[in-house]
Amino acid sequence: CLIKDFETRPSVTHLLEHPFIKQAHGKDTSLRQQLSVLIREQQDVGNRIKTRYILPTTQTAGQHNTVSSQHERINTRKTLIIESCPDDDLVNLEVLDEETIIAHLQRRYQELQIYTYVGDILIALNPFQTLNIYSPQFSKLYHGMKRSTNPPHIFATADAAYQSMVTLSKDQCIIISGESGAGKTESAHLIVQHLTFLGKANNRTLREKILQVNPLVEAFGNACTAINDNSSRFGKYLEMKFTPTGAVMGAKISEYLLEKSRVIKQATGEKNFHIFYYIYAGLYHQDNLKKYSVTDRDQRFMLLDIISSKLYKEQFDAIQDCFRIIGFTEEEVNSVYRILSAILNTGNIEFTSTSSQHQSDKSEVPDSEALDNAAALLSIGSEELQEALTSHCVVTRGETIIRTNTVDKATDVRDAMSKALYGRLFSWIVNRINALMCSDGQIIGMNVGILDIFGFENFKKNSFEQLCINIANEQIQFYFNQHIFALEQIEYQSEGVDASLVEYEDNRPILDMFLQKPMGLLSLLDEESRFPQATDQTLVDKFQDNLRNKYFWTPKRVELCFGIQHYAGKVLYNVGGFLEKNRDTLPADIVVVHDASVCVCVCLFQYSLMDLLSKMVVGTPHFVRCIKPNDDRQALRFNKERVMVQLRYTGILETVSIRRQGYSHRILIEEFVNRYYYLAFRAHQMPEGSRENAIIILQKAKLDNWVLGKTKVFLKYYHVEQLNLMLREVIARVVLMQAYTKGWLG
Ligand code: AOV
Ligand code: MG
Repeated sequence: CLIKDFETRPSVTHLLEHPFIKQAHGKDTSLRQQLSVLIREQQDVGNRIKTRYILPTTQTAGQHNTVSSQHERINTRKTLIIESCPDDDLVNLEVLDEETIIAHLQRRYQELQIYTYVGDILIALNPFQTLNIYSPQFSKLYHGMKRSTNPPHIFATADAAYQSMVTLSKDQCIIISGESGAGKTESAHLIVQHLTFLGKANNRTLREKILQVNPLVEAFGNACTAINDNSSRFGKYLEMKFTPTGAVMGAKISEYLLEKSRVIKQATGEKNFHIFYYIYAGLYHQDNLKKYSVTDRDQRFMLLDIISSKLYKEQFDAIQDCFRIIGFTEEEVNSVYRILSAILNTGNIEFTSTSSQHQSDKSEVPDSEALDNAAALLSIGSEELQEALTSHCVVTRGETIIRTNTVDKATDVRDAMSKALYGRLFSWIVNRINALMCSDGQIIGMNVGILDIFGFENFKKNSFEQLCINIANEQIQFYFNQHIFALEQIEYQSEGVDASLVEYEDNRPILDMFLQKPMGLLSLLDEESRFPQATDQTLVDKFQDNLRNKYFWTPKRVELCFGIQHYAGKVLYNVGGFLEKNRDTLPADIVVVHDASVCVCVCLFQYSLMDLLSKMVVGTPHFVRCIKPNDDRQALRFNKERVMVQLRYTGILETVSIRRQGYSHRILIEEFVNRYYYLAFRAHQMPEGSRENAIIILQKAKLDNWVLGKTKVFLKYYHVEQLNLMLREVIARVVLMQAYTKGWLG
């Protein structure tokens, strides 16, 4: 009866034409029988028809680093729903107020449709459960398709970036934003997965290598926080490199602002970087704790129970595989473990105060086990290390005098050393990955960059790290605003195009307050950090005296705190530790000892907050806005208030209206003709880049609602999609004709 249902409706041909059916079944003669398992539903949504195909799938969900058991596999034999309808895009909604948008997103979320478009921008609601929509079948489904063909999906965004790169020979970047735990890192993984699928390298190993990059760096750069069990504690920009024809040929990763202080101290309920637990469980299972001098004290620090210990052991194995597949030598991996263990041991070095007749503030290491272990693991002398920790050199009038360190000072030096070691190790791993992933450095190609940073954070207690993280998020918001609102409006005006202006919340004043020189918050902090006598109180006073605007305030009843009105909400910062963390210098004596070490990691990376933006500006941006539907990490729970706040501060409402009336693509007339003349002229004609020729192409392509400015063609996002699709078809035809004429096809 189901088949009958299909036969009686005209869309059976439509169904057979559906790319999924075509690709899944090809020209299979048993197609009709197979179709008997298809169920088609038509539902009225307002005045529109929504079509839903339900297909059987045996694909397991694409989870990272997890080995799914037989049991899980059976459980994930669910149905695959391909559903596409006009209200996949908020721009198509008739009523455009906050309430309607929220209700719309909520209904979709309850139906497990976590993705929604706002024009060419993708909104992704965190499902907090494994969905079976990320299999290779889905990658095929979204490959080279128009956005409206399939329901919104993260693969469609990755695909659009890839297709633009190949068709227009231009670098692209995908900017993923959202608060902590909203799903940025998961989205980044899925984008890499789809891009790796698209950039079919003949070289299977290369594909495998690329897929290991994220899990490996995240083992070292992610940690469990109060908000997210797998929280990114660094900013990551992954560039996937492609040949001009679109085959993947390598990857490059850049890291920003790793939260090194986590190595020595974590807030209550939070943990150290994942890798420490992995190596502990891994070495424990291998009975290798002694070899790497990991002691009972570290066991207490890890507090592993049997279940987590088993999980961590599995992760350790996965990381070993990552190292091997990417191409690290056994010796290098061994060095990494040694350094990690040296960091654990360094943290265990304790000092006591000793006073002699001449020196009252002297410290020494009463129990040398941890010191000896750390020194041995780093291949440096134990005495030199002790000396570097408990004393320092001062040069006065050309003479070098050795001064002793107090217990507090020695402890600071020890912690600075742990942080620096971890920071250097992390940078070394990133550099090594880059060296191993880009063997074809000389080939000129193009790339798609994926920016995944730590999300906006607001804890009960916020420190210097949260300030850096939140400033980086302010920058991303600014960049988004620039691209979606500001640049667009400036260009309309200069091109004489009539478009009504959209009001939006400009966060530039907040960024200026942070970054301006010499009176911005960061400059003031730098200045204060240079005064040896500076204290937390002098720092707060300095801020208070100099930052007089509505985004900054000092609360009356809480001491040593200041508040900032960020674009995403109010945050109260505690200045304790700001000065030391900002100084983040390594005493010269420690540097000398470490330079004598024969260990692998050497350079110290310099970063700057501004680096982040200058990187991003490289390509044409694509935006993914991740939204966290609730704070309890519960599937299917949609907290209206929380979503509303996020929609407000990300300017989604304004984005909808500007995308509805706006022209997201503005191409110089000459470039437009040059790019698309194939659609209206013969290949050898090479028409002049004039207004008239641009109009001929636009008419031939049967597009409406475009606008011709003084020097540019103004197009909506779907125009460009349509043009690129047509261009690809025409080019394919031309190539085929040439192949015929040259007799290549027999
Ligand atoms: P984040 O990157 O945005 O936070 P994650 O990507 O780590 O957030 O997501 C947090 C958790 O949400 C993941 O560990 C998953 O359990 C779940 N999740 C997110 N997206 C998906 C998805 N598409 N499918 C299934 N589960 C998902 V931070 O890094 O803390 O800012 O600094
Ligand atoms: Mg993350």
